[in-house]
Amino acid sequence: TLRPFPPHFLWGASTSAYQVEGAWNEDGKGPSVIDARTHYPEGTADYRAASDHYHRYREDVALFAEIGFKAYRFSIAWTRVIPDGDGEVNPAGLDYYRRLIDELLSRGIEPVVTLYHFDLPQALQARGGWANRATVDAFERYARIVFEAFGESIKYWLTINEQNMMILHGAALGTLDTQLENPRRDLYQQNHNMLVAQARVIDLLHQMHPAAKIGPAPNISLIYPASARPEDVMAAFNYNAIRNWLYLDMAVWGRYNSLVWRYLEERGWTPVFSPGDREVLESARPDFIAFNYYTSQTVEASRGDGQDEVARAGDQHMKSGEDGVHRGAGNPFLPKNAFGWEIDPVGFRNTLRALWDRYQLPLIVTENGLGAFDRLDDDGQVRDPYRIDYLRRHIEQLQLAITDGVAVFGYMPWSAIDLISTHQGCSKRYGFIYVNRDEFDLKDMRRIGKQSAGWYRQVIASNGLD
Ligand code: BGP
Repeated sequence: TLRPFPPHFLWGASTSAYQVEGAWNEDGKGPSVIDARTHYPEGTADYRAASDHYHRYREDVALFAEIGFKAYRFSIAWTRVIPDGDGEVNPAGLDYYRRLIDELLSRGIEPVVTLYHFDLPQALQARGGWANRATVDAFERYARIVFEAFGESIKYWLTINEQNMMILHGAALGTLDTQLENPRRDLYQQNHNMLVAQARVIDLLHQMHPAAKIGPAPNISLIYPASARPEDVMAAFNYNAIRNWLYLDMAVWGRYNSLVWRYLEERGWTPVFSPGDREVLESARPDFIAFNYYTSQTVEASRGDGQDEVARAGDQHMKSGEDGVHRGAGNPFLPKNAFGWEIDPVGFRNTLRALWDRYQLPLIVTENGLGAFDRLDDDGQVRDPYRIDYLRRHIEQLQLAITDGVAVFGYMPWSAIDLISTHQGCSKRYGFIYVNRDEFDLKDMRRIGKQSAGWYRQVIASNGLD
């Protein structure tokens, strides 16, 4: 028999600042690396207005309350709070988040706050970004300011969104510096610095607000071998460590995964430790693990022909291979969404089980969802049965994982409201609430609850699927 969802389970949904807020240069906000992009990848809308949530947050929170969200995950834009990353504080930036938090609390919605979601201040980027150790200090200072301002109101904090994606997909997310002689070594130094920054703010929050909780928020998908061939299994094993365990072993246990350390050594990519790093990495302990899950990934052994990296197969977004390490493969057992991402609800259950088994920390799902070409019909409705189907099948597996004994305290799919996709602009939508705009035609930005919003409302009201 199935175990029920726990009482007070945090049903909700997620967004991030640069993808939803807009108002990119208003009220003293400084430019982030996202704002500083001179051109957008093909098919991507510009972020300057996004979903105009900055101006319409009251209306949006009212809609969240109608769906019955128990929690809402958003991120704070570092550049609203400290426009140049480490200089003066902008009171108007803090004020905006104060008002948003108060609005949520007044409606009984628990804020879950990400400190940093891809939008590093451009002024810090110009000085080397995460490769520069000064960014670690700047992040700690930023966190201190935000904890001082909101620490009494916020119970759940997330450190860095999808740090592993910033390292593994650095070209797309702006962390890869191709001008360097050894860009990967630089990436793993950035990675190390971010891990140290994360550890410092975990310790800092615990000192400042002992009752508050904080955790990392990587993107986790388990890696399948394309076959039972031992070499394929080994490739999957290795890539699992490189993609997933590296980040969480460090966050939870304070040490580098031994397989990954060897992989870094072989390539001359091991990071430099600064004095104090080891101590803080070992002392900081997260209270929970937050993770984003969209799909699984399948790999085969490297073919050693220098083509592993360019051979693209399977899902578009997570497509990846690394020469001499592994090659991406499609999974013939999984259907794909309209953007080529494989859909794998059972993989979600396995991911939950694997995380719980390995770390024994409470889990919260901070993203999961279906990107689709939603359409506003002539009768003013947005019908997204495909999204309902995706979410239902993942919630079923979530409940099975809970029945397996996994401790999960929340589920916050992507996204609360339509916003700009990281890779595919705003024709690719995820929200429960439709926003009436096109890529470059902002229209009236009217909000319309989708069919999935009505469905999710029932799920929340009955604390699970009926
Ligand atoms: C995650 C990010 C989100 C979001 C999501 C969907 O990687 O944390 O910011 O964008 O993926 O991805 P996409 O927008 O590319 O479909």
